[in-house]
Amino acid sequence: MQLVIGTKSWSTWSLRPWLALKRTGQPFEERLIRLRWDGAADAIRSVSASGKVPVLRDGDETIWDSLAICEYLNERFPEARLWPADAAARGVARSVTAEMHSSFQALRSACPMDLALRTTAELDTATAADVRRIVILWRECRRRFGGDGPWLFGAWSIADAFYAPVATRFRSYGVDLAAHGDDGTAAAYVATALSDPDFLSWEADALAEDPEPATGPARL
Ligand SMILES: N[C@@H](CCC(=O)N[C@@H](CS)C(=O)NCC(=O)O)C(=O)O
Repeated sequence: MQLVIGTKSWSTWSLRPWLALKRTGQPFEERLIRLRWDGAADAIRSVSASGKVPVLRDGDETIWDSLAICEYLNERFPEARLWPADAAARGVARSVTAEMHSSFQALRSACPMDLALRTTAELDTATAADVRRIVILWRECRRRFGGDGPWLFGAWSIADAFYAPVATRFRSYGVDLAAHGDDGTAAAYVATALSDPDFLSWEADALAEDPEPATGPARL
């Protein structure tokens, strides 16, 4: 298998299936395309007509889009248990994952992932609303399903892959979660996500990436 990904410091959509693939324990080749460089669009189009990374190549098959790749991995490697075993928990896990995949536009545009960044941002109203929604989501998942481990549904699941980039944004932009309704659950979850060995391995690669400024447009 080959996973085609974008610049590790910025590409949230690449990080998510990369974490899921690591959790399968399967060997895979990683192909990195530097985003925001002249030529990035052509390089991506050579592997996927979607014009976006991530892309998974498995034999003759090409699977694109982060969520589709994670679902494919779940079906291909059921023993990895990438979704919760319990049907109710699985339904909620898919809901919170889909919400991340399709929503939180304000947070995504105001606070793009940049793993090297540390700042304190003044959040606008829409971004603050996204943060409050995520704080509630995480609290509910942990309260209802998190008894057997530190992740949203106890054991690690695809939902955690989808919220890992959010944890990095909260750290990068100095978001005070208590000021957005957190009772400590969200802060503890951020600490869990950011100390995960697979995430730390991705982050180490990201921080070693070429620091030259980008020359192309941002389409993250
Ligand atoms: N819905 C897609 C979004 C993928 C996406 O927007 N990828 C960005 C990088 S994070 C991309 O490939 N941008 C093209 C570019 O920067 O040239 C997914 O979930 O995989």
